Amino acid sequence: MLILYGFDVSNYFNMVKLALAYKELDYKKHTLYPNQSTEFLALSPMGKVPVLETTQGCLCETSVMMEYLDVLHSERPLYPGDDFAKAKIKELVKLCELYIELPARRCYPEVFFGQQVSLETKKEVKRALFKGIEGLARTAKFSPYLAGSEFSAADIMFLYSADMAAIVMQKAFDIDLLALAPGATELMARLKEMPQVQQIAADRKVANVDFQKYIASLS
Ligand SMILES: N[C@@H](CCC(=O)N[C@@H](CS)C(=O)NCC(=O)O)C(=O)O
Repeated sequence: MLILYGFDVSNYFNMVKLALAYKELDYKKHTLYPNQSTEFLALSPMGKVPVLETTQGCLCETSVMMEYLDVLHSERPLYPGDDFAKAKIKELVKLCELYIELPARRCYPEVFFGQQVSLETKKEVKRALFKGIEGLARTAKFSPYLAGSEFSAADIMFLYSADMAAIVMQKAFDIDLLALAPGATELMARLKEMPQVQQIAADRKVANVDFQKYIASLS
């Protein structure tokens, strides 16, 4: 039995949850927050979530988990069979993670947790997000999915990266990030209509109550 460690508010955790739900795979959820305890570092070398426990051991890194799950269960593929097409999906996954999710994350403390982020950092994030979304617009198809006609792992990474980045751009800079990539707003809306995504959003809302208490307990 697969076990997914993490918490329902985490965007990366929700990427793996969506991959599991889309592929209709059974798993157990083990709720925990990221931490640096010796026990958890034995499962997750950086102390981050999610972690996926398999019968052969644990995996960290969301994109790696999505690829593993696709090999494990070939029904409802998240990556096409053709090698080049598969590489293009992985390229889109990386573009979303490296140039949209990661820069936006640097402003999470201010946008989501009421802490201050320096003006210098905010300028860097704004510049990086412009570059990231413009780069994505150059290669993504948005017809209707990120890589073309089929839903893929790239859509999962896009959904849970670009939505957070869009909130960051809106709240910190009053800029509509998705409007900078023609088709992105429509794709985001289409993805949010998926029943699995709606269930994950409902779980997130419930889990956010405990998560806010947890965050408050840290200060
Ligand atoms: N590259 C990792 C990123 C995972 C990540 O950043 N998770 C956050 C929660 S959304 C986390 O564990 N943060 C705690 C930390 O960075 O120490 C992945 O692909 O899974």
